[in-house]
Amino acid sequence: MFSKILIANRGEIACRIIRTAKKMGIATVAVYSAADRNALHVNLADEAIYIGPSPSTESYLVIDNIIQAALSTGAQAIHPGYGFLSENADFSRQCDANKLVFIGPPVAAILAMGSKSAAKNIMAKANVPLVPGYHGDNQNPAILKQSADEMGYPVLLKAAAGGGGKGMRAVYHGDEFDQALAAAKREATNSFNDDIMLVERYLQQPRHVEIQVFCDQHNNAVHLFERDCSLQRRHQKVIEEAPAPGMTPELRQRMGEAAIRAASAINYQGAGTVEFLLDSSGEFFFMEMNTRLQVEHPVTEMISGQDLVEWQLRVANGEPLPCTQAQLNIRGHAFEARIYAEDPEHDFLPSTGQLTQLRAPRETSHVRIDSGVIEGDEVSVFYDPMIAKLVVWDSDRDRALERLTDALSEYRIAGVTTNIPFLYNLASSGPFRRGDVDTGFIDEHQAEIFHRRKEDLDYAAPLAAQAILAAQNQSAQKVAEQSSEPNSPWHLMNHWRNSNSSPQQLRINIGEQQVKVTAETRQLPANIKVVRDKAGFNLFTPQGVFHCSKSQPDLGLDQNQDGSGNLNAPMNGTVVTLLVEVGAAVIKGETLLVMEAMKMEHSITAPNNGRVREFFYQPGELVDGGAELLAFEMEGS
Ligand code: MV4
Repeated sequence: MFSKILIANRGEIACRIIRTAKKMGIATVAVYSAADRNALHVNLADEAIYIGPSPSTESYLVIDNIIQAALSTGAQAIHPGYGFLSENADFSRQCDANKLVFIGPPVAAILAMGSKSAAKNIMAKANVPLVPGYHGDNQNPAILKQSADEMGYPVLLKAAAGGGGKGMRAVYHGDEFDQALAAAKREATNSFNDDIMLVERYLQQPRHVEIQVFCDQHNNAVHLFERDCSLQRRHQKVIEEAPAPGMTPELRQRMGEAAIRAASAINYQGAGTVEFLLDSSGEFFFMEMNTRLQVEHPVTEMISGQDLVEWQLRVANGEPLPCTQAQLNIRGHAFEARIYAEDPEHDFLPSTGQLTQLRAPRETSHVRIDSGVIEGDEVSVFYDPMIAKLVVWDSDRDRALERLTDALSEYRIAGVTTNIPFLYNLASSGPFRRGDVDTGFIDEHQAEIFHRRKEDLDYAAPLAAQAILAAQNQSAQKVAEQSSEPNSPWHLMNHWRNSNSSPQQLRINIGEQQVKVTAETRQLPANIKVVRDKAGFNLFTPQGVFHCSKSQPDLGLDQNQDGSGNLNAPMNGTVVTLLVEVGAAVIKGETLLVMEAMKMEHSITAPNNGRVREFFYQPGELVDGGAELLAFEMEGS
């Protein structure tokens, strides 16, 4: 086995590969760009080599610098991860030329899968089902149109050199064909400098089901079952799961065997993924084959109990596959949600900045977090703004889905906007819970996911009102406890009048909409979680998460009511976390400490620029409402 490998990647996948290498006693070399000088993967590796300025084109994509880093450190092999150079034939060739083992497939396999039309010709010969259509070399427009007329409309024009949805165009009627073909060719030339077109039957909202395959250097090949990756937005996967909802053992076997035929047809070695389109009739068709380990491989690891990076290292070292097909089984169900620093309310624009708070759910045998950043790191403009992959497992899909929504509601991230509310709404929506997934899901369920329906507001408004009243009464209780007449009824902020609490009129912002609610103080249901943030609070419910804020004068959810920087506990509760170091300079409004009370999180923020001189309580300690939590020294005092 290798004694030292170099990881030619960054972020979560680099950390993940290092984790397995350490488990196997293999020394690791990280490479880093200027922006990643202090990154987690650099700190986890045994050695680290600077490979260039921050832009990927000047660092992680510079083949010579990576090869040189491996040679200078005595690494015997290079793991490319995914993205970057992982499917770059030149990189694989240069590893071979420098007697460095490329932990991946042979160059020929990468080349064979590089062109859609070449790949489809290979698959046709290997008896792998293809979408009915034309993928020949004759690109005479009349031939292409004839193939469309014969198969019937709608058809899909696809650029042979395309990928990830780029260079596709649907044609619904014959009289639009010529114009659509010309436009598709222009786009393909501009994007790929290659205008070869495929013409295929257009499958209406198919599912994306992919099969994990593994082949060794001794002609052994197995599949490790399927992953359903239909939940995509603009061809970016959002939530993946294994096994696929509604999959039957018979269909699984047919797809697995077709995937193995596909891999064998190109003398594959290593980890590969064969992507299929699965239509509503249960027919499946080859889409493309990826010659790398996929981002979403952890869901396969969770249901199969296998470490796929360990398999990659063993196969690259010439060992036989660790398991036969008969030894592989599915146990339970797993989901992966990709947590990104992006803003779903603003067209998913990346949200770069410092992660002033990053607290992941506790990892257990049911919850795995693959991340490449820690609290305080920058989410930079240079790379994919992924914060982490949240992976959950349980014995069946319903239980696994509950683990996913629970874990999402426990994530605490501040400093950047994240897609967590979007993920939570997807995972808690009715159609997703029922497993009604296909590639059109997000477009089809926009209104529900983004809570634009009246029934969402009707559901959330009373719950939001209860959260506000509960916080308001807690604050009132704190004031009462500090006063000379703690039991005076005038301290109750529920407008007490010789009877039980009377209804209150509240005006609340829920998302972009304002609602009026008449509410009485009542216990919030146990499955509702309230998490405060600077602008209000998130209401995590079984029907999704709703961002709420008060649209009236202070209703008791604000800390520092008197504006003078009240650093006292707003109510009885427990200190959850201290977010700054004693003595570290902080700016006005920065969160210093978080405590939990009444199922709500309360952030104690800096009243001014300055520094904390002393924290009076440690995480886990109980505090009484009104207790002073810390000593703060204002700047210049
Ligand atoms: C298709 C299709 C419907 N019919 N081919 C999108 C990217 C590329 N991997 C292939 N894709 C599609 N090919 C036929 N004949 C629909 C898609 C498609 C899609 C496929 C998988 C996952 C997400 C998708 C989103 C939109 C369209």
